[in-house]
Amino acid sequence: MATNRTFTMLKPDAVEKGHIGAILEKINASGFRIVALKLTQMTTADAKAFYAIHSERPFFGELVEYMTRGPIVAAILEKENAVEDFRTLIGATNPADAAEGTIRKLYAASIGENAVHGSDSDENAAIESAFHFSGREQF
Ligand code: IDP
Ligand code: MG
Repeated sequence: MATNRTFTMLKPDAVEKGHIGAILEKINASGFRIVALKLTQMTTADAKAFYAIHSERPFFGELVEYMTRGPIVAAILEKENAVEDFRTLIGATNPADAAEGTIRKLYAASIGENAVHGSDSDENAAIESAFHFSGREQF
């Protein structure tokens, strides 16, 4: 996986509220090219594996419930400096701390239900992309 790619999910709350179009528009307008895209739903086992790094955290059960309760949009995005620039675009984990104009400021309800995921490193972007997409689903 090239280092100019990141992985994102529009989380169940964003999909439920009908924000798929608005968020994808903002992602495109911010200079990211969509190189993989699908609507999918994680099983409990999927969510536990995807978020394994948080398994000891007090909110882990809540996180797994939330992330499996409905469909998500999974996508791989390409842009120079993709990981860092996408984290800037989505804003802080807690929307109360997120900068004006960020996706979480605009669309997230709380620190738990925060509308969107963004990889935190090139290494995790590659792992998370491979978790959701086969090679021939990436363009
Ligand atoms: P990130 O998504 O900004 O990288 P992480 O700390 O990696 O934030 O946490 C992963 C996800 O776990 C968050 O996006 C959010 O959905 C959830 N989460 C994080 N902290 C809390 C919390 O204190 N309470 C409930 N859910 C949380
Ligand atoms: Mg994280």
